[in-house]
Amino acid sequence: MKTALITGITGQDGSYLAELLLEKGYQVHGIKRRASSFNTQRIDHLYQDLHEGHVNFTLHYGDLTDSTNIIRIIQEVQPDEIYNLGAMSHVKVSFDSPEYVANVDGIGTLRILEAVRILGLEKKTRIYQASTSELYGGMPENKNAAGFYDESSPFYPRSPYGVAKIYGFWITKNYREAYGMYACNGILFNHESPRRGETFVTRKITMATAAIAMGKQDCLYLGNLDALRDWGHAKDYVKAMWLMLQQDQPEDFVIATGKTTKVRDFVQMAFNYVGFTIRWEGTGVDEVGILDAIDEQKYQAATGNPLSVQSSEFPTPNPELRTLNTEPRTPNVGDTLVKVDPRYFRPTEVDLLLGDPTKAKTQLGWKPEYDLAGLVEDMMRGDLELFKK
Ligand code: NDP
Ligand code: GDR
Repeated sequence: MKTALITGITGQDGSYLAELLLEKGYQVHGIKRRASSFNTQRIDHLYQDLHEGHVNFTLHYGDLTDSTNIIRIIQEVQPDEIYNLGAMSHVKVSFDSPEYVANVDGIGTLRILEAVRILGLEKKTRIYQASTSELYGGMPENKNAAGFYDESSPFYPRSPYGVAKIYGFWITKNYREAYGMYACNGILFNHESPRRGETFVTRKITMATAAIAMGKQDCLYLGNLDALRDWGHAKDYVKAMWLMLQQDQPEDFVIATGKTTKVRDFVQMAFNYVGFTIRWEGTGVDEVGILDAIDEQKYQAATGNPLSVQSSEFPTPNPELRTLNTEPRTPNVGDTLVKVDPRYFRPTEVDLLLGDPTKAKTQLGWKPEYDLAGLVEDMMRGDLELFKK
């Protein structure tokens, strides 16, 4: 039985990866942070009663900013594989706390690598580093001839998050070359799921669409509607992480779908799932998305509600907060469902991401199961269930 240690186990990817490794018969250990409220919702279903004897899923309190803690946990666990997924992962927030992000996302990676070296586990422990397409920064001149970013494209990070992650990327590569460690970078493009954090754009859209369709919210406020992202499903992407650690030689791999979509088109796809068509009007910060048509059958199938519960006003309209109305009100054709709020713009933006996963497909045999339509459906279904409850 192999033993794996996952940092960031309470996050989106950590939870899917833990499920995958448990299915494969691994002994899974994870590092969770102490928080004043519960932060283990994504993995609670994996937890077993420690008092009942044999367990193959264990959580340790810890933090990537604490070297002694990291060394002690790795010493106790003696992992065959470490997946370093822990990070302050929000690009916009990284502009607010750049030093913290450098410490966790950059130096945190060094702490893991050094701990393995200090403990003399260089030949035993394989390390996966959660690198990111944010390293490319969306610079047009750095795409390859076919218009994609691949393993040989130059980096040009555009946020404190990207800059911290570039340190993580290079220190991982350096330890591989300097000490012969099996350490590799997965350069993963955006991946989403029903477990995605609620402030990332896809989840914000699917949650708001479900809330609006169920009459519990009036409007969705977004930033840059024209950003293009290569969106895949997190369930597919954690399989690639595992595959990267099962090779003869450690190498870095791009994981992506090879297709890119605008934020506004993701919005349209989410609203279409509940039978709403959006018409865009205006430009820049004045742009709005208006409800143009409703497919009643689709609406009923998705929400389980008839359209007849319409009234002219939302009971408690609140444009600033994501207020959940107590009395549901179904939107009418002509309502403004999406507005641009410049608060969500970033000081420097990554305009376009599009990855070429050819190396992963040929060398790892990696093949995603979800396309974008399947991803939107999975997320919409999850969020409608949430609001039905
Ligand atoms: P999440 O934000 O969902 O999860 C991040 C995890 O890191 C959480 O478990 C969080 O704990 C933990 N964490 C945060 N700060 C610390 C710290 N100081 N010490 C220890 N743990 C910490 O991210 P994802 O699951 O989406 O992403 C996983 C990794 O992959 C991240 O490193 C991210 O940067 C990277 N990545 C993600 C992509 C994506 O599209 N999802 C694409 C490319 C890379 P808590 O729950 O307590 O907050
Ligand atoms: P990203 O994801 O920055 O690509 O980082 P996010 O979903 O936050 O943004 C994607 C694009 O959507 C635009 N956008 C908005 N974004 C958010 N969060 N909220 C909004 O209201 C909004 N409106 C428009 C953004 O400007 C951006 O262009 C994610 C994270 O998971 C990183 O950790 C990971 O490394 C990269 O993906 C790959």
